Amino acid sequence: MALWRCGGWAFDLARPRVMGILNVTPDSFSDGGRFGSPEEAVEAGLAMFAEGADIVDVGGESTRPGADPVTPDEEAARVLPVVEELAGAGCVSIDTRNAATARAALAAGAAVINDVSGFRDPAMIEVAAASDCGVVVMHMLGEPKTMQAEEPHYDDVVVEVRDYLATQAAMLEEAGMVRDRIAIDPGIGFGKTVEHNLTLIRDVGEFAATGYPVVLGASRKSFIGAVLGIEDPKQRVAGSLAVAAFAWLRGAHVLRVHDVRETVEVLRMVEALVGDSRAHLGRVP
Ligand code: HH2
Repeated sequence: MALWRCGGWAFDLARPRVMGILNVTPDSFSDGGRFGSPEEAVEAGLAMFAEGADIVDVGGESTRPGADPVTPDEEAARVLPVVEELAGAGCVSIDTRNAATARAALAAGAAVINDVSGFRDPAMIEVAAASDCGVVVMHMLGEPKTMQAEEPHYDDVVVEVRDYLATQAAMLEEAGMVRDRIAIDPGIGFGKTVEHNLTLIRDVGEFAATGYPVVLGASRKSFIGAVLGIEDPKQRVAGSLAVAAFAWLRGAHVLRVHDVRETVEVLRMVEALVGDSRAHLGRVP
């Protein structure tokens, strides 16, 4: 049975797993500026656990295309009070590119480091290797400030993204991390065209075939808006649910989403329908 180990937590990946998104940022693309205080953010995180989220992913920096970076102090001030409160209620992930923020969040009780820059920073590798946390290694072309500025190009997007992630994961293993703590994520929307995003999701089984748990974050993203002709991210829920169900059936293990209750219900339903026939769908067990 495949497990993803994150600190004191071990997730059985035979079942679909849901990571709820909790952005404590003024400027995230879909839900920025939602919370007036840490208490309000904690309440929203607790609601996600109650709705069936396995993990709540707390982020203090928007990484939407064109976003300005925040200072590590500002980021830490946003996330730490929220991480500390939520960690008593369930598995908390810290969505950061900053080693100092990651270290402080682990000390506050977080059990996962979700790094959208894919552990390019050696200091981030050190922080992860020195703890027993789980990690999400994500692929991003360039930096958020510039990643969509020029038309992204790949000769073969699936092969290039997968090989990059496998290399980064191997680096983490060399640094002393055991394999079952490491998850990979193709980074939907991070330096990719609509067609690249659709291809990566269609072929998500190629990522699962590496043997690492696969996290997928497609919720409310602009490629869904492009396909459906929907400008407002909050109106992209149905499209997001379609992606979650499809991606899980094709091999993704953890779905990173804004709409936890809806996603949990859709995945439970799909799981019931699939029953014991999952093997025939080509899922990697
Ligand atoms: N996407 C976003 C942020 N973090 N982490 C992982 N592992 N995978 C993703 O696809 C991913 C991520 C961007 O989305 P969001 O957090 O909703 O917005 P913002 O970065 O504007 O806060």
